[in-house]
Amino acid sequence: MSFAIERRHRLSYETFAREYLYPCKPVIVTGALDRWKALGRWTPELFRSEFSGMKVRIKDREYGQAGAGAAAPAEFTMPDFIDRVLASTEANPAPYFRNQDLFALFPSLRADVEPMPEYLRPNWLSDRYLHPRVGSILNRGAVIELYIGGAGGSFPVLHYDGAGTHAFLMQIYGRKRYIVFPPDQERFLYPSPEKINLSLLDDAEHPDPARFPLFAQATPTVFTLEPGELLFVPSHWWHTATMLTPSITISANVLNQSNWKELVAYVSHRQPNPLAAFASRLYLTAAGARRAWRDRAWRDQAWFAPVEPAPVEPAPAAVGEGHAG
Ligand SMILES: O=C(O)CCC(=O)C(=O)O
Repeated sequence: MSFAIERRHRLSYETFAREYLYPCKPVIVTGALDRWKALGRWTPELFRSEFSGMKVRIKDREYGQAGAGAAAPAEFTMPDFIDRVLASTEANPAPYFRNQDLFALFPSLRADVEPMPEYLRPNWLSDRYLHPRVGSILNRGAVIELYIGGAGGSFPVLHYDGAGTHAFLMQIYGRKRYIVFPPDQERFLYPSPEKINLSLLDDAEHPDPARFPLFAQATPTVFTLEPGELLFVPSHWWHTATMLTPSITISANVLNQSNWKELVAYVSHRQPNPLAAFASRLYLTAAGARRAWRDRAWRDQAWFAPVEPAPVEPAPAAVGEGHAG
């Protein structure tokens, strides 16, 4: 039976942490982005007019088709790119401008996506680390990323996010179909031997059964993310997306005490030398323990805060209500 994703309206941090973050269970949160100016303001047309002088570079693999080859990046003017996004179809999808550093490329848009939802905190990706290489890798993962694409375009590969991180995908404009699989279905998803978090499947919804026979045993969960919704994809959950309309999304990755052990496993698994794997496990475990102590109040909110009462839905008016007796 496939996992059914829940939609929860503006749930408290405590409820989010206890029911989804620590158990590593995906959820869609509605209403969490309501205060953002971006909702309603960000459209493909806004990017075309406000950034008309900008060049957009997109690699072939980013054209939206799984398994596309690796040709040189193509360059478009922003107005040309947006025209392609608006004309995009399943048969001829626009290039997918994805995983772009939002604040580096579009600093003027920062205020439109503030405040970031509390669910993204604490985030240890942006911490300072004693080990400079660990620090630079983790800090790179802390950027807020932007995705703009058109109907029929897709993220190029089924994957889970690197370094054991959780992903938060925040839909600003348009609609996207996501497909997700829990970590225990990995055995049906053909992880690449070189990059363990990327699948070899040629198409995550309908892979070639002759090449990928085990996929028939996988049970995907497919759902649509609507504008204004936030999707939480926990560590090690396999996922990918296809756009149903022109679409603008932003994403954030998060590491903290809820998923630090995933980072430790991910890093040591990638160390070919057992001694180096042991040393990195030791260093990261200590670094995580220090931060878990520093941020214990966040974890305690998940364990010890009172559970909020379920929101009361107004009962549908019954026929004859108010005329009892
Ligand atoms: O295109 C999307 O929305 C999927 C993004 C994603 O999964 C990623 O960047 O890791």
